[in-house]
Amino acid sequence: MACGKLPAPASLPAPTIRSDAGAGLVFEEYDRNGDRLIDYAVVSVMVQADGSQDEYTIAPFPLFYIIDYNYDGYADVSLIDTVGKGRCDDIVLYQDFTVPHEEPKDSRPRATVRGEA
Ligand SMILES: [Ca+2]
Repeated sequence: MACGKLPAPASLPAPTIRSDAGAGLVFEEYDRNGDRLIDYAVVSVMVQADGSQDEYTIAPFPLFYIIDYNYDGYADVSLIDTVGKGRCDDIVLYQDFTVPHEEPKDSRPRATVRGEA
């Protein structure tokens, strides 16, 4: 379903690769319109090589796709591959950042007042 929402791989410039060892994720970040803002990122799970902190491979197919459709520098949607085999049918909407959502008030962290215990 969702492959139509993804940029065509052939249209992509060379990515900037960034890894977050703590999260175990590797980000391939793309600036598709040359304005120096990241507007597309492909996020893959890092597979650590045995006994090495520095060497890793990435899972065969990405876990997340993050897309800034209108090139304003803010992600608009993220998609997740629910199975991990790179099949279009398994890639579904994960978060739509353009829909305003308000956290219920009791789930927000409370501001603490100085002097209060
Ligand atoms: Ca955007």
